[in-house]
Amino acid sequence: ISLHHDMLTGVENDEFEVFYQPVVDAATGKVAKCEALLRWQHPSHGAIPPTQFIPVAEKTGAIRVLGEFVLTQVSRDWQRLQAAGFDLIISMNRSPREFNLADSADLWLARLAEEQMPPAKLMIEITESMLMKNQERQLVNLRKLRNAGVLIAIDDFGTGYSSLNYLRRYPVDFIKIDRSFLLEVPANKQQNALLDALIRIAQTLNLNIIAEGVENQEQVALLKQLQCNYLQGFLFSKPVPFAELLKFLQQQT
Ligand code: G
Ligand code: G
Ligand code: NA
Repeated sequence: ISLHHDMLTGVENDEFEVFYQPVVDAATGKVAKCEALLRWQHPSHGAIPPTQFIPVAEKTGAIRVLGEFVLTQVSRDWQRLQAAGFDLIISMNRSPREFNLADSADLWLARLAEEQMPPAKLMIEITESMLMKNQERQLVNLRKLRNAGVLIAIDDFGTGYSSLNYLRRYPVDFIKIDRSFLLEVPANKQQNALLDALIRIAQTLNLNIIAEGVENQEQVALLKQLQCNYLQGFLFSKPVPFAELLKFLQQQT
C-alpha cells in the first residue's frame, strides 16, 4: 500500500479528525488549554495511530498537507470555543521537517490571519532534538512565529540529551515534562526528586511547565506542591473529539 497516496486522498475524503486533550491550570483546576492530536480512520485498515503515519508523512512530504489540515481545523475549532464562551489556548504538534521550509512561519501566520485566530492563542509543540540540531532555517521560522505572538513549547522535555544551554538561547515559553517522569510518582522517591529537579530547571529559566501523563490525585498533589503550572493526562480526560471537549468544558462550569 502507498501510505503517502492514502494520506493525501484521506484528507480529501474526511478520514482525518483532530482530537483534543484538555490541559488544566493547576492553581484553579479549570481547563486553560488543549492539545490537538491528529487521528486517522483508514477506510480499509481502520484506525492508524500518528506514531505510525507521521514518520511516513515526514519522509514523503505529506506532512505539509496534514499540517495545513490540522491548523485550519484548530483555528476553526478555536472560533467555535470562543463562540461558546471558552477562551482557550490550543497547542498543536509540529515536526522538524515542517520547520525546514523557508515559508513555513509565513504560511501558518497567514492562515491564522485568514481564520481570525490571534497568534497568542496558538501554541506550537516541538521536540528538544529539533532545537539541539541548530538548523538555521528552523530557527528563523521559530523566531518569526514567536515574534508574532505564537507560544512555543518543548515537548517530551527531559527525554533528549538536554544540553540545557539551548533553553537559554532559543525562544521558548513552555516545557512539557514527558510522561515517563510521572510513571512511579509519588511511590518512587528517586523519581520524585528527578521531577523536582526538572521543574526547578524550568522555573529558573522562567518557563511555564506542563506535566504530561497525570493519572492520579497523588501526582496532582505533588505537582502542585512543586508549583507545576499545568496538568494534562487521563485523570482529567483522554484525547476526545471536539464535541466531547465542548461537553467536558460545559460540565466544569
Ligand atoms: O495521540 P497520540 O499519543 O497517539 O500521539 C502520538 C504522537 O503523535 C504525539 O506525541 C505527537 O507528537 C504526534 N502527533 C499527533 N498529532 C500530530 C500532528 O498533528 N502533527 C505532528 N507533527 N505530530 C502529531
Ligand atoms: O508526546 P505527546 O504529548 O504529543 O503525546 C500525547 C499523547 O500522550 C496523547 O495522544 C495520549 O494518547 C497520550 N497520553 C496523554 N495523557 C496520558 C496519560 O495520562 N497516560 C498515558 N499513558 N498516556 C497519555
Ligand atoms: Na505533544
